[in-house]
Amino acid sequence: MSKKHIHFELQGEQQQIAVIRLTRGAKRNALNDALVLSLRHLFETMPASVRAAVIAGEGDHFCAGLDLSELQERDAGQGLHHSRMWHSALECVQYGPVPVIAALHGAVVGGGLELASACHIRVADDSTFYALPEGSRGIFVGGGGSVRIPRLIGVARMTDMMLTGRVYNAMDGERIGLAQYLVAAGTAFDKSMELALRIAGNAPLTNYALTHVLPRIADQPADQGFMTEAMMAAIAQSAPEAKDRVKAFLEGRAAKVQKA
Ligand code: 1HE
Repeated sequence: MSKKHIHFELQGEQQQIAVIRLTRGAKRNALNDALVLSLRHLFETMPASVRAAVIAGEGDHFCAGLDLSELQERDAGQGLHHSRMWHSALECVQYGPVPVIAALHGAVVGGGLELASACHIRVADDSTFYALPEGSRGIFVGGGGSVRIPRLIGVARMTDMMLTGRVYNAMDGERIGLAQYLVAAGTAFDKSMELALRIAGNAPLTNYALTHVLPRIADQPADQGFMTEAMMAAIAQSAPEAKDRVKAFLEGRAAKVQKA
């Protein structure tokens, strides 16, 4: 399916991987309102066969952030609602039906980094660079960046990026936690698909626990976190699929953990 500026297709033998491409390459995949709303719609209406998703950008860059040509004079109320629209869309990505992998290359800046940080795994290639130019444009993040980015790299590094316009290259981005994987230029999508297929083979309840429950536990005080963990562990263990998988290992039918 192709909406304007976004392309969606199912891949994999069971149509289990959703591939979402930003197709505004001429504008460096800058996110206009229509694109942000399309993204939300895609995650709200994900086909039942899908077990993992990959988001990638066409052209030389993943995403140049907010479409600055749409940055009109908004009064405070309109500005609030615009930011909340981004929040609801990126909430659908982070707390949607499946784990999401961002395949990064080129610019991952401003709202592009906010989008990437709403995904569960970021795979960057050597061409990737990260920045938060909002600081120099006289604005502030509005797509959830102040909540999600410090959880990846810490408040101090995000403050520095916005105060000084600091740009992180691919290697430093992986070192500080902006991406979990760093791969050769041009291979981020292939690596993301490999990971997506692996993730799609997990028990859906485990993937749900990791995408919906783990981040909430991480935000809870330890005492509540331990209790939430115990309840999630009990639910996961009691699922028939978990019993089958453990039995398969004990009977020598499941893969061992291999040395890295
Ligand atoms: C754009 C945008 C955009 C490019 N909005 N039109 N984001 C930024 O401040 C980043 C702004 N963009 C850049 O710094 C550069 O474009 C890039 C480093 C991403 C890419 O550079 P380059 O040399 O490959 O491309 P370009 O020549 O700068 O741009 C090509 C075209 O895309 C050009 O339009 P054209 O009509 O002259 O061809 C650019 O104007 C257009 N373009 N980026 C609109 N962002 C929820 S709040 C989030 C707040 C933010 O994200 S603020 C940060 C915005």
